Parts: sequence; structure tokens; C-alpha cells
Amino acid sequence: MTIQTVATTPFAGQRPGTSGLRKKVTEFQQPGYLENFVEAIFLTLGEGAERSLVVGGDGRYFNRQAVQTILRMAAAHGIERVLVGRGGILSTPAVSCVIRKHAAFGGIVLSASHNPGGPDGDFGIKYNIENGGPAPEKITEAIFANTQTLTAYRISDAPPVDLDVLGTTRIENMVVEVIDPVADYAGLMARLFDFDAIRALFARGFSMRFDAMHAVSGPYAHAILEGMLGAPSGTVINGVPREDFGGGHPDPNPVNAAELIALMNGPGAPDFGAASDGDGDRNMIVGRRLAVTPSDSLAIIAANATVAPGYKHGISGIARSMPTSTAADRVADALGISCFETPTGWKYFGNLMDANLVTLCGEESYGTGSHHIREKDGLWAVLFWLNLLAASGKGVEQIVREHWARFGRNYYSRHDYEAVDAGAADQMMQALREQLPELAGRRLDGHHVAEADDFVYNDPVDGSVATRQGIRIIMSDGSRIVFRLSGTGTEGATIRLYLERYEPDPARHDLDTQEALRRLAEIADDISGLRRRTGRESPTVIT
Ligand code: VG1
Ligand code: CO
Repeated sequence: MTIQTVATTPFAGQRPGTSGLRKKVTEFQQPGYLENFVEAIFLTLGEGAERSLVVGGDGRYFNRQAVQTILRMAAAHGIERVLVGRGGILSTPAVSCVIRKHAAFGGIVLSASHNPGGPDGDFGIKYNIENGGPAPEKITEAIFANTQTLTAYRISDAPPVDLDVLGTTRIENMVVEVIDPVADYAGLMARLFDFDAIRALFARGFSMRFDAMHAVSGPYAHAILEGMLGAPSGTVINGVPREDFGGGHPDPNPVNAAELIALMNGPGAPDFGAASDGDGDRNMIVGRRLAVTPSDSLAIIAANATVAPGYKHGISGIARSMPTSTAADRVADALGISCFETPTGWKYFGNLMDANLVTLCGEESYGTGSHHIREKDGLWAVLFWLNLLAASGKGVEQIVREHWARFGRNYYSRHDYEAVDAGAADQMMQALREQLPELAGRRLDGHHVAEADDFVYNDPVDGSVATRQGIRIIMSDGSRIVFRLSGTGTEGATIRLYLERYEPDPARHDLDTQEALRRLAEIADDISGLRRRTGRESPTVIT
């Protein structure tokens, strides 16, 4: 075994987006592409990062190969010990949990999350820091800067490590410990939730389907739901991770988890349905004939937090990403706690949780979580709901309706225009920015614009500032139109249009969501020229 120094030249475009570097697998397969990015991570970490590192991914195509490369590079950079999930598998929340539990210096997560996998699909890599959360922008920008200037990378020529056997081996002086990917995470869940109550619920015949979408949450759901909680086998469907996610799109929303939605809408539907994404950090909560919007789920979890043992003393505050509906703000008001509004992406929540300013965080994109780790956490949200169903004896629909009756309903929808021409998308955003000064105060089809801006976030903990985080058009009745460009797509640009309207009157809580938001969607198209500029008649995906 020797450490080699391999000459290399920079690749353009290795700037991490909303959640790490995401590209087509074929781009990652170019010689030196992955190595350059990993070298840039180690260059950024510099001295003092020798302690230990966690490595794992969602099992998608190229995962195993990437893990082997990272292990050999870690050894070449003097890392003392790497904890790697068996088979190279660790869900994103499990990486966060393992970093914290074992006081690791950080972790490398291999995933393109909700993006499709396989040889023609996407791959991704992201660095998480000591608190278990995604690296903040100052670190990702430093990594990017290093990718632009490096001239060589260092790697051991050691043979591959057997990732399928638990235990310890060595590469150079580095210890490689293959760990059970589920154990630490499952132990944490058992401390947060009332497993006895959930076990009793299943024992009474409560039925559930958890759709793991052939992705990483399968082993976790099998072990926790069917193992520890006694749910009948068959509760977890599509539970074996596949390199190509069975050809599907592992994004737990009503469009991509159509199999689960059809089951929940059909005769003899189970009491409860849920799904998770490629890397296990997203969740969808479904009742019979009712998919709970993620924004509502966050608000409902906040309003009922004390039912779970881990939150019995209450919550310190809530944070939601800017496009997420303001349903959680109403709960925070009622509880007399703060609600923070952050840019899209979990990396902005870390400081707030570290400073104990918030306990719960959520995003409209099927992401919910708490300060138990520093990533969003799909199974955590599902277990919270199970705990709530067990403690209240109510069904999903009753819980949602009672919540709306108390707080009002925030009709909410996201319209995605995927893979549009990047130039056209940039021009649309620029034109919107130019209109901002004249939008405030205007009347638009019966709506009065109270505020219009390009969202700027001032981090209250470290004073960092994030600009250009999305165009917000806020009406005087609280309705909102938000435009932003995706930072996780790998083809052209993806425009996300977010629509929200508040309805306090329970007599009007049964409208069809798209119908309730139709006028806002028309206003959005009028002021942005979205359809004209992109040549698209309708969104690719509506959630
Ligand atoms: C999307 C979501 C965002 C989420 C991010 C990562 O980003 O909108 O809320 O944090 O994906 O989620 P964007 O920039 O494409 O809108 V995951 O599950 O990919 O780690
Ligand atoms: Co994800």
C-alpha cells in the first residue's frame, strides 16, 4: 500500500447547490471528477480534521465505487478512522445521527436524494460538518474555490475494502469500521417516541403502508416498523434498496408515489400511509383519501409536539423555509414561540438548532425534522405521526380537519416547470426582479400586493447573509406567490412556483386546492410571463 499523488486539472461547475454537488452519473464517471471534488473537501478541512469521518450513501448506482474511492483518499489525507455503513449504505438522517453520536469530525453523504438513479440517472455528494448537518455556505464556497485551483489529488492504492462484513480493517494507517447502518438511528428513534403506545396501536389491528420507493429507507423501516414496533410484515413496500430505485423517481409526493396514493384512495385502504425519498430524509404523510401537505404536517407536529416523549417539555421555536406555507407561523403564534423564515435547504436550519432557538424545522418539499439531528428526517416524521395517532386515538383526516378548524387552512401548492431553457428561466427571474419596486401597492385581480422582494436571509446566529433566495409577492390577505429556481436539478433549469392562500372559514375548507389557487396562478403567469417565456403550457409536476 502506498499513497499516490495524481496530477489533475479542474472541472468547471463543481459548485454545490441546495444540497451538495449533483450531476449525471456519467459526469461523475469521468476520470478524476469525483476525486477532484473529494480532494477539494479535504483541502478545505485542512489540519485538525484527522479524527474521524462518517461515509455512506443511499445505495444508488455508483455508490459503492464512490465509497471505495473516498476511503482510499481519506487514508491518503491522514484521517484516523472512518465509519462506513454496511454495503456503503447510510440514509442522510443516519449519517447525521452517527456523526453526532460518535463525535466524528464530519461526514460525506453520497446521494442525489429525490433525483432518479441508475447509469443514466443522477449522483451526488455532500459534506456534513461536526454538528451532523450540511456544511454552511462559507464551507461549500471554499470547497468550490478549491475545485477551481487544485492540481493534484492524493489517494492510496490499497485494494477495495469488503463493505459487506461488519468489523474493522485498515487502509494505510486509517481504521475502517463497517457499521450496522440502522442501529444507532433506531436507538435514537426509540428514545424520542412512545414505542410502547405505537406497538399497542399495531397490536390493535391498526394498518399501515410505508412505501420506501426501492430506496434507502427500506432497511430502516423494516427494522423499526416491522421489527421493533410489531407492524405486520408487508407494512413496508418496495423496501429493498435498488441501484436504480426500480426505475422510479424516489420522490415521496402524490405524483411519484402514485402506487401508495391509489392504495390510500381505494376500497379497504389502510389506516395510514407514508413514503420516503432516495436518501430517507423526506416524508409524505397520507390518510385515507387525504395526502397531508408537508407545510400542514409541520404545523400539526408543532401543535402536538408534546405527545411525543422526546418533546414533552415543549418546543423552543420553529423554522420553515421561505416558500413553505405560513401554517406553522400560526401555531408558533398560539404557542408564544418564534417562527424563523430561512432560505430553501436544510443547511440554513443548523445554526438555529445549535443555538437552541428552534426545535422543529420544515420545508414544503416533504422535509420535516427536529434538533435530534441536523438533517431532515423521513422516518422521524412518520414515527411522530404514529405517536400522535396512538396518543390521540384519532385518524389522520380528523387530526388535519381539527387543525384547520382551529388555525384556518393554508391552501398550498407548488408548480414545477422542469428542464426548461436555462436562459429563459434566468430572464424570467431577472424581469421579475426589475418589476419588484413597482409591484408593491399594486392591485392584481382583486389582490392587493403588500410586499414584493427578492428574499434576503440574515442569519441571526452568525450574521451571514444569503441574498437572491426567491421572489416573494405577498398580498395583504396573507396570500403569497413565490418564484425560485431549483438548486438540485441536473438538466436545464427548473422553475418552482409556490402558491399559498389562507382561508380561516371552516365552511370553506373543502375546496379543491388547485381551484382555490387558480387566480393566484393566473396572476403569477401574468406578471412573470412564465408560459410565454418557457413555451410550456402547464407545469411538469404539481404537488
Ligand atoms: C429541493 C427542495 C428543497 C430541499 C432540497 C434538498 O431543492 O426544494 O426544499 O431542501 O431539494 O432535498 P431545490 O433547490 O431543487 O428547490 V433532498 O431530499 O434533495 O436532500
Ligand atoms: Co432527500
